[in-house]
Amino acid sequence: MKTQIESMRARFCEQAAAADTPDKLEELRIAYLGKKGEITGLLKELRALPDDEKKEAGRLINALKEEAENTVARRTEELRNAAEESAVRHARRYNPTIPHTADHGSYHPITLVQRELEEIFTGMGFTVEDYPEIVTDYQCFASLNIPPYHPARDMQDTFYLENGQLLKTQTSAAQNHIMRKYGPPLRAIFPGRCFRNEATDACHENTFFQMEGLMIDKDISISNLIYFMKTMLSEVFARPIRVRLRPGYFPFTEPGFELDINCLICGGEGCPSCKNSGWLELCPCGMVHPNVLREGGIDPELYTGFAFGLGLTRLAMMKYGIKDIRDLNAGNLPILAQFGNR
Ligand code: FA5
Repeated sequence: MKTQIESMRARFCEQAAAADTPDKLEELRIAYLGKKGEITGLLKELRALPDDEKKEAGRLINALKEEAENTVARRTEELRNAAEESAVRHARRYNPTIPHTADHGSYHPITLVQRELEEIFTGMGFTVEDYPEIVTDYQCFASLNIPPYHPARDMQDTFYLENGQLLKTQTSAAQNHIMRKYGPPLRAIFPGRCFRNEATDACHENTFFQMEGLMIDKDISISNLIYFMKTMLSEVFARPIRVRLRPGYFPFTEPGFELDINCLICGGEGCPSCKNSGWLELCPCGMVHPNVLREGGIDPELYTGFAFGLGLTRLAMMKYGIKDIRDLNAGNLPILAQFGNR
């Protein structure tokens, strides 16, 4: 058994050194240390050994188990550190202390991110739609399965105009219009400025940008939603991004999700930009609620679809390492000029 343990150890070390992502290390951990793993298997075989060999073999297997556990933990840590370092290097492109020397204008970081996303999505067959900033209650709420007095209205502190119209709180306000304009099947994105009566902080503004996406066709499922989200994020950041999907509630989706990305400012450690959580809520999404399809003139028995509401402003912060959202609306040229010509 000693030779068997030695050769298993050599094989494990070789595979651990070759594993270059936390996911691959997790696969390795399961293959060796999981319930049906190879090292666990060796421990089970101990029982069949004669008493005089049992003690020594047990010691060797336990030593191998400990070494494997430590190696997986150490390598995972190393890979996470490397990813964080690269995030910090990326973030260094933005420096609020650089004096303003440019004698020409430049594109705003949100414009740059918006254009990049438009390119990515048009490449996947989506059209780009425009929509007003002043909308009706029906467009922003009622058509989205949020009738008057629905508690979900409280989640978006709304600026109402005297004539009963309102400043769009979410790009979802255009969903009904787009559904009626094109009918199924459809693929569209609609970027836009949104307004909420928010107390501002490093990651909240009263005026910010979102980009809505809507895809409706026969047999659209959550897998399609995940595919498009992952493709878009990996193209925008040009590197693998850690995301997490958790249940989220929106009256216009069923089911609904929150898609968070690992904070690229602090690498997940926690900082004011991510409210010390290490994660940044970036893209709520979900399957379009049958009532919303019906309201848009689409038969939910025949068609399904997904929608997402990407926080464009927050995406620009993550992409360029901008630590405070307020820098984006402050009209501070020394800061904004750094993004020109990208
Ligand atoms: C919505 O606005 C939904 N309409 C999104 C949606 C669309 C869900 C389609 C499902 C299907 P939420 O209120 O969470 O959801 O805002 C969406 C994103 O906008 C947030 O994740 C965040 O990135 C951004 N956002 C929201 N409020 C602010 C704010 N005050 N400042 C900056 N960004 C904000």
